[in-house]
Amino acid sequence: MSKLIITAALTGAEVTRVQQPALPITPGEIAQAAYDCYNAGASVVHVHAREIDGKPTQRKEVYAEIRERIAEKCNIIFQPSTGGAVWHTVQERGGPLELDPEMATLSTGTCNFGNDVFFNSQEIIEHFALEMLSRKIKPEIEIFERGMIENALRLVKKGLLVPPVHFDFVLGVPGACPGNIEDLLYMVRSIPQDSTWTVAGIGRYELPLAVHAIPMGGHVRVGFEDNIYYRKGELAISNAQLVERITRVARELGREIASPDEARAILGIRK
Ligand code: KMH
Ligand code: ZN
Repeated sequence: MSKLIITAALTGAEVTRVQQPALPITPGEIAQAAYDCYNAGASVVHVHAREIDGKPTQRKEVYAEIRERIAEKCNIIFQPSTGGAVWHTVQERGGPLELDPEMATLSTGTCNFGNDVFFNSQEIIEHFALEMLSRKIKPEIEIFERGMIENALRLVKKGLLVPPVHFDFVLGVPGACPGNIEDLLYMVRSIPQDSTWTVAGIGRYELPLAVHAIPMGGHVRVGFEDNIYYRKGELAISNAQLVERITRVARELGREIASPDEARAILGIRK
């Protein structure tokens, strides 16, 4: 079994400071949180940028500053979002791809997202896939519903996505697939054998799904984008606290933690 890749999803587009007072917002705060998570065992950082007032932004200038500030501190893999917030235009969402990051997210389908809709038509999916292919950016395929796996495999058939594919099962979003263990098993059984996968459980699903993924050979994503609590009724004090717990559990289970360079090798990321 490979070493465990822990991804820290630090900010997201939806969480507010009112909900989570330790939410990193400015480039400096996001970079510091990324470094703390790196020290806690994370090898990938999933980034959503915010304007200074906290509003989600896909402006490449803000992503560039975040990447630069992170790179000054450590070599963690910088993975910007192309999902942005549900109200971002497709053009806005693609902003961070212009920076040619090593990796970026690619959602392969539409789903309900709380009271909103996260819209990804075939045209949008292929647009981002082509952009990532031509820029040699490793996509992490965000799966919110089972059918999105088929859409990703269609990209492979069309030559827009190069296997082995790396999936991220985002389970427990209200309006999309729940995050029960059975849901994870169903997803894992539905992907090609040579794939790699991560699980991002939303809210109360985060820890149980992570704990199951570790002995299954999957990888784990945690952080305030997905879950702001340490346990029921108790807010986490930092993103790093959530990463530390996964590192601790993995060590108890005998699974070693991947460094960023080891994660690059596992994911087949270009140098
Ligand atoms: N904020 C969600 C609407 C991604 O980062 O690629 C979309 C999202 C997915 O978070
Ligand atoms: Zn995201």
